[in-house]
Amino acid sequence: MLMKISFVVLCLLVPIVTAQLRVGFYSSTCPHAEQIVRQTVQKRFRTDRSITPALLRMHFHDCFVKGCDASILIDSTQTTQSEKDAFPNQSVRGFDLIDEAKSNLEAACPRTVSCADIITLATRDSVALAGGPNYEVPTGRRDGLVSDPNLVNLPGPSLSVSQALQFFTAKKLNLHDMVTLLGAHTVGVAHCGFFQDRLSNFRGSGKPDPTMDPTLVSKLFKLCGTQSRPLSQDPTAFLDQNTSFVFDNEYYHQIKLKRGVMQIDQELALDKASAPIVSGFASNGIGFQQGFAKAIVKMGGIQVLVGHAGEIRKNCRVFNSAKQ
Ligand code: HEM
Ligand SMILES: *[C@@H]1O[C@H](CO)[C@@H](O)[C@H](O)[C@H]1NC(C)=O
Ligand SMILES: CC(=O)N[C@H]1CO[C@H](CO)[C@@H](O)[C@@H]1O
Repeated sequence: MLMKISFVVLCLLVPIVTAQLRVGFYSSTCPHAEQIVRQTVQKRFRTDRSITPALLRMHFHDCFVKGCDASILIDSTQTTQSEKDAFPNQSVRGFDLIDEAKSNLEAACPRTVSCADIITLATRDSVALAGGPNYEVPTGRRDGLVSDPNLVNLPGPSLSVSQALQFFTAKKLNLHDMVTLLGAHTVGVAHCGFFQDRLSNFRGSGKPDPTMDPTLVSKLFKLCGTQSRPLSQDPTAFLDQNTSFVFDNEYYHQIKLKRGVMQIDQELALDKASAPIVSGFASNGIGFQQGFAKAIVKMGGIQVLVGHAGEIRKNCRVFNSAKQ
């Protein structure tokens, strides 16, 4: 009887235990996988430091739409639209770097390393190159079979902290995780269209957003004016106005100085719930680096496909089932 019970328990446990992400998932099936990704990222970073923000944003969007399954990489076809057709995806960049890493990996170990893991590993490597933490990240994600623009539901830049938080709690992330992950805005840029409303006639007041430093208001107003433009012609401003290319805790210092570019950034420093976390990170650079590593690993585990779910795509832009 006891044997029977433990047999049943084992049968139930085995799929659960094996169907998990783990550090070094490819160590026997593709021993150089992580090294191949790292070298691809390093080579690109030498001429283009903007790959760090590009990959961070790609990883965030991928994980928040359905789960970290590389659905963000699928190209639309003449008959079917993909996530890339949804408005927030229009400014996601870095797809060509993922293609390059994938083709290097396919040459070394065909059909072994998922595109979802490539996004995760490349993000990790690019963060370290920009001066951020160098963390271990579990792998073993599988690539999803669905990429639907109607499923794209991401937080907008003008939300309050509590509104934005709802998007995170829906993914089982908490306020501390959200404040920590928004520290990714220590690198990269935003187009004028995402913060222009703050520069003049904020909420119909005829004046700029009073929570923005007036020096920053005039600088950004000179850049953006009042016109609205298509994204491809819209100027961009650095999200961290001080150390724009360095992955450090300066973002938190800047928002405490009323130098947040988007409203959600500034709100983090003003909201009673998030302000203490912001102050903590502003005064503790190492604490931020460690916290960020932990939070992004947690983000990388959102609704992942593991085991035999999904597939290992051959080309990150197309499902294996698609006729080419
Ligand atoms: C409440 C949550 C968030 C909101 C509302 C938000 C919103 C935005 C917006 C509107 C932009 C500007 C896009 C553009 O102009 O092209 C942006 C840029 C960016 N976001 Fe976020 N974001 C959030 C959370 C995150 C998280 C969790 C990460 C990563 C962990 C992230 C990483 C980035 C990066 C790195 C950029 C710069 C992209 C570049 O330079 O190409 N964001 N974000
Ligand atoms: C810019 O960043 C450096 C390094 O983090 C910091 O020491 C300095 O106070 C910052 N300056 C401004 C004007 O915010
Ligand atoms: C990067 C990318 O593929 N962006 C697409 C977003 O969606 C629009 C259509 O709404 C496409 O034109 C872009 O190419």
